[in-house]
Amino acid sequence: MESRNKYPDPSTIKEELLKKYPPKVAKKRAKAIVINDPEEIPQVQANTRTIPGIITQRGCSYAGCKGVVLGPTRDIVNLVHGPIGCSFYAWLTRRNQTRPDSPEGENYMTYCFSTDMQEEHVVFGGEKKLKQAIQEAYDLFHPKAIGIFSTCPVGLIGDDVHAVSKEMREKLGDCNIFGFSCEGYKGVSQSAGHHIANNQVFKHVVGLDDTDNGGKFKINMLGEYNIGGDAFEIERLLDKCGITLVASFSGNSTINQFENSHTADLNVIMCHRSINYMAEMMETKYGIPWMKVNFIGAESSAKSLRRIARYFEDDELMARVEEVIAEEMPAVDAIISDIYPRTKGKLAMLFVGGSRAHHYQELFAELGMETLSAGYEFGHRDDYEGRKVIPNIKIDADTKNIEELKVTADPDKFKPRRTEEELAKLKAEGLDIREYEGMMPDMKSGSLVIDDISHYESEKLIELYKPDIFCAGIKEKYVVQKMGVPLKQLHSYDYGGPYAGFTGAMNFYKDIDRMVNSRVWKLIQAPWEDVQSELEATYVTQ
Ligand code: CFM
Repeated sequence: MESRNKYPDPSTIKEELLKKYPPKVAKKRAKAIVINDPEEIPQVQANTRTIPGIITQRGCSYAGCKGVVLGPTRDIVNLVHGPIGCSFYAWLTRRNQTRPDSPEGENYMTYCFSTDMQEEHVVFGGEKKLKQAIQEAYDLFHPKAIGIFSTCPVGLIGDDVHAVSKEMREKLGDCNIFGFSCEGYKGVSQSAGHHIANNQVFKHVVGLDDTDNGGKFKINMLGEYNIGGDAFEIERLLDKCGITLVASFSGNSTINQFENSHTADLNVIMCHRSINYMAEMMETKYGIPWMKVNFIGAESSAKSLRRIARYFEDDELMARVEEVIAEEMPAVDAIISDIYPRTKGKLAMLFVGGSRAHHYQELFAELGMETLSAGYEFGHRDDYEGRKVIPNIKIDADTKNIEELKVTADPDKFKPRRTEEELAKLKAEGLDIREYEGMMPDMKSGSLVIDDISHYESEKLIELYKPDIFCAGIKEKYVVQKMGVPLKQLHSYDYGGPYAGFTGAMNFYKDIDRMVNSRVWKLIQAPWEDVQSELEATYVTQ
């Protein structure tokens, strides 16, 4: 198919999106809807409160802490202090996978632990119940660690999960117990929960085990959560190259990996939004530099492997990485050349999370598809405009609400892996240490970048652009599909994946080909579009 180069003008679309809003709302939303210029990146409003009444895609702080960052670690009992619904909806819904060492190996991810808070506890306090629950989990499983996650009522009634954790840690002796004040309302989105999770894991876990487990090129993978098996594919590639993965935060991870993670020599970050705090704190305390990578897309995966090798400045490693890329790429190229003629010129839109709306544009580009509109649910300005804007970001009350740990160099364990001069040299050679350029420099001029898109805005966008595929989550999926547009879930991958690395890229190409080239979508008519049949409603009147 030829490229559809006639799209409506982005400023007309922006006007259309805002037209129906009351003036005050329109004024606010206008700042979050920007027309991109990769040369002179415009400022986008991000990480601010969603306007009440607007249907947002966002989740809560508890989701970001319990579900996102801690959820994928298999041997920490995740005990939710709160009503049962909060546990139930965080129970295996993210499709993060794990692989215990043996069938008997610890894996608590399949369990749903909750204090099942009732009205009685809201009125009289829930700490006693929490202690009992910790004791019960300990007696049943003898886990190495228990994490306590606070839901909204915990903060409202003032239960002190940290004091309870400390008391029970001392009482039980051989179980690391730590709490998270990640009440759902703690921030404007799940992003707050990421920060809270990073802080507590850093405070209570990282650095506890100094064992040197060997390996010449030792890295931690930060912000890769093994959705649909992505981390397995990345592990396969690292392994093939001879790069040792000390710890993963947190796909397919164990608590001992976190404890030992300060022995790595480089932190690579997949998802900048959820875990940049950990990278910065580890650099300050232990001297480990960090670098952004992206294993979404075959080209990006090759580039990321090359950049890791360049950091270590080892000829053998660089040669090995080239060999691996040369082995992996032919299969990718073969699939691309088959699929490309069918996907070229088609239009994708991505509205998801805080990093995938950027990363997945690479995969679509490999298929010859365009992304004319994209945005994050809860990204910050740096995820859009690049880290250079961080000093200019206004710190509002919502951000101040989240603890900023004061981290200093560890007197015994701080060991700079590279001198500042060496890092500067690597930077001068093009290795972007401590950098993330964000999504907007990679998007075309005139593309529409929309933060925290509302449900109404996404419907309008679909009407106006008629994309061939829309990428979002389960809350959007069926509404969009009823409009005759296939929706790919980029959170859970629907039932697919892995999509990372070379194998993942091939899986993605095939899945997208099937979706955008299926004729079934054109046959769909939503009930409200059927003008023949009158919609009936019954009203009960007095
Ligand atoms: Fe990072 Fe994620 Fe994402 Fe995220 Fe998420 Fe996720 Fe996501 Mo869903 S950590 S920001 S909070 S890459 S759960 S694995 S898919 S919204 S784009």
